[in-house]
Amino acid sequence: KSQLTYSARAQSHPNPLARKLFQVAEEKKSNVTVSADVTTTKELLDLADRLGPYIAVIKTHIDILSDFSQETIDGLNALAQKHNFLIFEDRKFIDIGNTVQKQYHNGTLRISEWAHIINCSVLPGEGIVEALAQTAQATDFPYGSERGLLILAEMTSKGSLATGSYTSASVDIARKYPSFVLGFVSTRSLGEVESTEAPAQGEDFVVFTTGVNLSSKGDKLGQQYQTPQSAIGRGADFIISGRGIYAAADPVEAAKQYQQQGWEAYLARVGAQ
Ligand code: UP6
Repeated sequence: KSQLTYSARAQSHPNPLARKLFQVAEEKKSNVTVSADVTTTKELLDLADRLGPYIAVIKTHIDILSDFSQETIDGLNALAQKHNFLIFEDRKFIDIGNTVQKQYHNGTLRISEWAHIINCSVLPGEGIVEALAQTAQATDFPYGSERGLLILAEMTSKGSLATGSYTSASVDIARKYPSFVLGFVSTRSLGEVESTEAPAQGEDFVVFTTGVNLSSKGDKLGQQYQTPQSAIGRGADFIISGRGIYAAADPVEAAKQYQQQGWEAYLARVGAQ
């Protein structure tokens, strides 16, 4: 896990979107990603506006909205500008290259136009990463420097099969696509995992950890939670919380609480406290 500060990482990271992520975290003193798993545009934009000041990233499942339209995207983009947060569409692409290119770039959702960060599973093999990178880095695609991929290297659900050789293959593949892969969605830092690919000098994977909740250990469908302190201690750079924040009695107060705890745990890890 990284002992460097976000500002140090913002200066030295080779990937422009990773630099931006670390800058936002430093400026806002927040490593919180809210998982805004609500089902209408109004709820999504309302949450984004109210929580915007306290978060670094908003994570969407845009396909759970019952009323998705261009207004959803225009609203989200405007709030991302207003509050200086990045947008992560948690689409978890998992298919052959030809299909994921269409799912990413075309269709109703046109994810490539508005999501800074996307994620995928490497179950299909490294071609999925190659395909998504091709789309994001095409010469006629205007947002290339603001697009990046997280590899879903582990999952927080009970009995997850994203372990062992699947996780180490995630690291191998991340190492092959450094200009597009920012890092991982995982429960811990993975730079130390056994890999067939040698780490590049100064390698600096960004770790997003889901399943963060201060008041619950899990849900009835197999979700398993840890606290911000535990996640960050294991190497999370950004903590992702959904129901812990949006389903709290006061989501704004909850966001502030996760922000404060996440930031303190980060300071402790980098030895600034
Ligand atoms: N998510 C997980 N675990 C994973 C990967 N992704 O929970 O391994 C996503 C879920 C949800 C969010 O799809 O959007 O993170 C967690 O929400 P919660 O905090 O309300 O449990």
